[in-house]
Amino acid sequence: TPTQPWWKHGVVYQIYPASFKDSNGDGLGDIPGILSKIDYLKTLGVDIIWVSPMFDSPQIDMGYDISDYEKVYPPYGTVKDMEDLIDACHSRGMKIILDLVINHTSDQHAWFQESRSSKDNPKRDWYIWKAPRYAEDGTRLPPTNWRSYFSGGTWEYDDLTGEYYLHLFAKEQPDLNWENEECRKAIYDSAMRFWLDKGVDGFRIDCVNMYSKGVDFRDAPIVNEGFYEQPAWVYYANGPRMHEFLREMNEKVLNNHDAVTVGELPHTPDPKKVLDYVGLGDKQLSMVFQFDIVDMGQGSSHKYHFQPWKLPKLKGIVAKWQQFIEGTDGWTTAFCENHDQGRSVSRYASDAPEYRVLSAKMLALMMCALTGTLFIYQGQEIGMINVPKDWPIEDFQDIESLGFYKSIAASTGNDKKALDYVMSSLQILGRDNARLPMQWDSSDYAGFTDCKDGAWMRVHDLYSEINAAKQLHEPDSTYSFWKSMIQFRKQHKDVMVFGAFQVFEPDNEQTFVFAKTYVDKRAVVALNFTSADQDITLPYEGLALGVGTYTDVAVVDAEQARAAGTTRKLRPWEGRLYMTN
Ligand code: TEU
Repeated sequence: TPTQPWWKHGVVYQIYPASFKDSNGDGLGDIPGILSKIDYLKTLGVDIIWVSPMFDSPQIDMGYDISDYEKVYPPYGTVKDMEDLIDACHSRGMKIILDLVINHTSDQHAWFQESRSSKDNPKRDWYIWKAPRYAEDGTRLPPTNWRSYFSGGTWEYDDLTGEYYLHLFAKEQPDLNWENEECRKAIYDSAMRFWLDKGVDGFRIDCVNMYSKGVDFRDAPIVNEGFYEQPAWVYYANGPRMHEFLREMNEKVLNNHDAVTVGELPHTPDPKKVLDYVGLGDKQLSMVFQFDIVDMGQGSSHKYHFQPWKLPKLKGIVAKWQQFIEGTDGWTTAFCENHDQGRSVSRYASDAPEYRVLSAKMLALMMCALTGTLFIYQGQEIGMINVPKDWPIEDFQDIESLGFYKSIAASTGNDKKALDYVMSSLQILGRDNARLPMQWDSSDYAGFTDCKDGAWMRVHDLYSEINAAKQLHEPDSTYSFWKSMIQFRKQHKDVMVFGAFQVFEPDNEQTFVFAKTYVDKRAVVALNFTSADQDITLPYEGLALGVGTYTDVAVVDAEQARAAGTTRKLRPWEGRLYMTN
């Protein structure tokens, strides 16, 4: 392959600081904890780490509510700890990117404190303030009827000045006003230059398409009253000045550094619109997380309105986002987990005891064969699974999940059936599924912390079965499989990272067969998404087995090949990869 930038073939690993590793026994993960595991990541084959917010914050939304971009949340460590982490990455030939949360700040940020203090404060316009509306009977109403991500409205009334401010997320997360040039300049300086100057290699950009709100603030139609469904995002996502702002960010900040950007791009199903962000010609973002794959199973307007799905849907989504860059200079990402989503083994395959390791390996094979930059979320490499089904709501901590639970409890008068339904949705889709402490070993609290009171968040019941220590030196483990697949991906990066994607039998509900081609080199991946044996037909002759997720696969495949040419029988949740000789 022609020379390509480091961030295309580099493997990224997302770290959620609260839950990765506690070094000082307070029950909460921290930066020295991350530092102590850098070699674990290096050994796995990770090239780039992405650290979720570790900035100073009141932690209303796990650090996505930042009160000071230039400080570190004290329980996580100090700016010096971050400098050490940056050095530790660089000295190992690794890169590090940070989370850039600039759609909103915490309400405790000095900027907001000033902004709310009076209508004529110089920073008043740095946030989005609007006068109330009044109903005919004189009742005060917010400027629009929009509902926030975390339940309730998006407008908070401030007595002090008699106006509302906008918050798409929690009321403690006021939205910054990107229309204000001084505000943008402050963001570039404080949130970006400060850390770029310390050597960070780029950013994952939170809510990257929400900065430019539509200028006319209009009411949104209510789609489903019970579930608070409404497509209000139509009015605030991908707004009119979005691309202008990103161009400016590149000109003023990013172009002076060899920095990578990966933007979080919800509410954008149209490939043409996505290309506007990632086309190289009009440099805006290196790549984005398009949401189709993680939205699977979510309600059309409310995330936790769970909808069962069938395999052709997943295949269609993968194919769509593998192929949308073909013939363009754009770029894509391969990911299926992050801190906002259920675990992939539980969501896309089977976490039943007899199948969860097979499922984890099968998904690893799929992910490592996809074109784009590969992202792994902490714990995915050891096949961590969702919270056990019998955990009560009291064990959940996420503001979004709790907000949803409370709103349904209130609207149904604590109806048991409705609340059971909420719990079953949270067990599949809830953000807490991904936020359980990392399972390092089988000692107390999974080796995540030695705090006597345990970890900040309940540890998974199965930690003594699913943990890193157990898998590190076990050749058949999920960890070892990921490690060898990452090596394989790098060794064959032409087809794996850069190849053209083609799906076969898109309507088949049991198996997923796809090919990756680069010039005259070809790989075919065959995956069984069921707990039964399934026949597959290889789309080409002359393919040789490259990798399989079952240990005896070499023998079995050779036997099957002798018997039946291009037909193979895949066992439950089995994955195989074939290559042209
Ligand atoms: O998420 C923003 C986002 O677009 C939401 O769809 C997100 O998926 C959330 O889970 C609502 O369902 C980002 C962060 O990833 C998330 O952790 C933060 O809570 C959010 O921004 C606010 O900063």
